[in-house]
Amino acid sequence: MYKIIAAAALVTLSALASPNLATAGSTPAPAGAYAYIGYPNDGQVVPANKPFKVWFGLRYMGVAPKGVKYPNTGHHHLLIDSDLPPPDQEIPSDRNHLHFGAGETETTIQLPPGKHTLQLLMGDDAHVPHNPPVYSKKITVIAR
Ligand SMILES: [Cu+2]
Repeated sequence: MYKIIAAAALVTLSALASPNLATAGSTPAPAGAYAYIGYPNDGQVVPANKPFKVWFGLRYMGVAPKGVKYPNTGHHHLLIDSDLPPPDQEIPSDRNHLHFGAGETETTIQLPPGKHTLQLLMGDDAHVPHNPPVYSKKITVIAR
């Protein structure tokens, strides 16, 4: 019984010490920072299986390449047909989570026919979202 009480006390203490431990990364985001997709527009029809441009927008925050730890900066990630990943972990790197670690602010992608979603999410020098996470609205495009 004693052991159980001690463990519970420990959990309470660590929760008090780091209230954001499990809900966000450790890099602070500047107040009011937000990302947006400048192009395409929400609901837009894009050519299927053909390259089209995606423009990344960012306000009240700067872009820095991966590995560069500088206040109020991060790099873009484009989430394709994907929900926001866990905010306290490194953003996955796969065909649904594209990293722009050189500091790019646009890219060219191609999508198969159908409805797709696009969303931007900023990551810090170690690809972890900021606190609070900086992401765009999730938009839908129709490839045809
Ligand atoms: Cu990254």
